[in-house]
Amino acid sequence: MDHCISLILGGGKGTRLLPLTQYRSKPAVPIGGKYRLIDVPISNCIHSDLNRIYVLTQFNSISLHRHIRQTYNFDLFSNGFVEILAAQQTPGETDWYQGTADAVRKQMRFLKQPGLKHVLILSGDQLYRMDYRQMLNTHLKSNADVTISTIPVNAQDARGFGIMQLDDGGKVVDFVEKPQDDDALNKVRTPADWIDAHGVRAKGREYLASMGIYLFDRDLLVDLLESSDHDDFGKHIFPMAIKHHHVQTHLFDDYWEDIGTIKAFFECNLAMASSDAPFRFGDHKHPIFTRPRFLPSTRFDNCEVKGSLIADGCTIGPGSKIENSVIGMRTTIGSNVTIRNSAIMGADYYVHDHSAPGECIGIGDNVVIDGALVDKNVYIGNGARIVSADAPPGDGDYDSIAVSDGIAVVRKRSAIPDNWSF
Ligand code: ADQ
Ligand code: ADP
Repeated sequence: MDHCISLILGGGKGTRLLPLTQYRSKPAVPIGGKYRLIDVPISNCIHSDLNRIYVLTQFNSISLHRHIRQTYNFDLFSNGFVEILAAQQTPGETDWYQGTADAVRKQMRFLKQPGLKHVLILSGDQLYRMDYRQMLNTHLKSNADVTISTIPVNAQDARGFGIMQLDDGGKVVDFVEKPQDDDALNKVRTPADWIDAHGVRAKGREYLASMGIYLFDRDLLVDLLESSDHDDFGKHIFPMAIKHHHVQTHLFDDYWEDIGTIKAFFECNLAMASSDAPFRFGDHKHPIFTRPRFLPSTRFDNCEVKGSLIADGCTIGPGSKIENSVIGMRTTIGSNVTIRNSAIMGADYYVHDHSAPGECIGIGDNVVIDGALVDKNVYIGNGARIVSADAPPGDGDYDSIAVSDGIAVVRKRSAIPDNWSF
């Protein structure tokens, strides 16, 4: 791993995650009560002995900078770092990143560092645990030029991913980015028993999806980027690479979720709250790291909590019920509040002067929140009801609340008046 750097693609505009990405970049979006999305690939890198990590981003990167600076301080005696490469204008470069491959191309000088043999390219919006050393093993053993991580998906999900066909040795022979019609899908189907026979439990899933995790031989990557002006890995670089080079797959058989949309993000949060959570941030061998905050323990005052994740520094008032929800750091909840199937991100700070108009944050008394996502530093007045099932059909905007994929999302720093409801 000494000869490998990691590049994490930190996101374009993140429009599918609006309004969560209105003021922050995608990798900075808070998840699981106290983490941010970027903690996932960075922690995977650290556990894989990869400690030279670059995050490529171009939008709203201030809070991402702050989080990385406050969290990933490697030891004085290590050569490791996490560095943000934000798109910037230079004398020779006046454009934004045009796509994933273009983002990497614009940081060519980091690829050309002496002593590098491999470059690992990762996405900043996925939830999974992977030891990239196993991927490097697959790469070296098969003598590949490029290795791509692959997971079986069903026909419906296949339309959203790059789908591959392999030969018997796991080499990629065909690749179609996001096949839409049934004909295109049929052409890239892989029988489930073939997948089972190659050591991965297909469980009826017959499409081998690219996880957007690529390991390149450094010299080849430099050559592919310099000899073309293609903007994207999935759309252009990959189809081109399989024609002329040995592109190998690394089959992955564990939890993996792409969380690029509000619906996927919301469902992931709730899944983590359930008792049979498919992904846990706190795995003792391979924890996901985040910023230490030295917050007090959460105080519960005669309330009922079922199947939920409650982060540090919260207070939850008497008679309140919390079910199948994620409650983020520093959330203040009044009395007789019901929160069900919801993700509340919490707050960045405590408000001490509750009389200052417009300054309050937290959830008042007798509030009902059901099926909703509440961004940080929000105030929800007494008696308000934020129930996604009551929202008018379709996506819509209701000042402080946006409805996206049928989920009511309360915008960061907004104030919901007393007794508000759809
Ligand atoms: P998508 O996720 O749709 O498919 P893309 O939009 O290129 O592809 O995003 C890949 C990653 O790069 C995401 O983390 C995204 O936020 C980031 N990104 C996008 N534009 C960027 C930019 N200009 N600068 C920096 N980062 C940027 C890809 C592959 C599929 C594969 C799926 C798996 O194209 O083949 O199946 O990932 O999720
Ligand atoms: P996000 O990216 O989730 O929108 P930011 O990174 O902008 O959030 O804000 C989180 C950080 O800002 C925290 O470190 C918090 O301590 C600090 N912070 C933000 N607002 C305030 C405030 N009004 N008072 C004190 N600290 C704040």
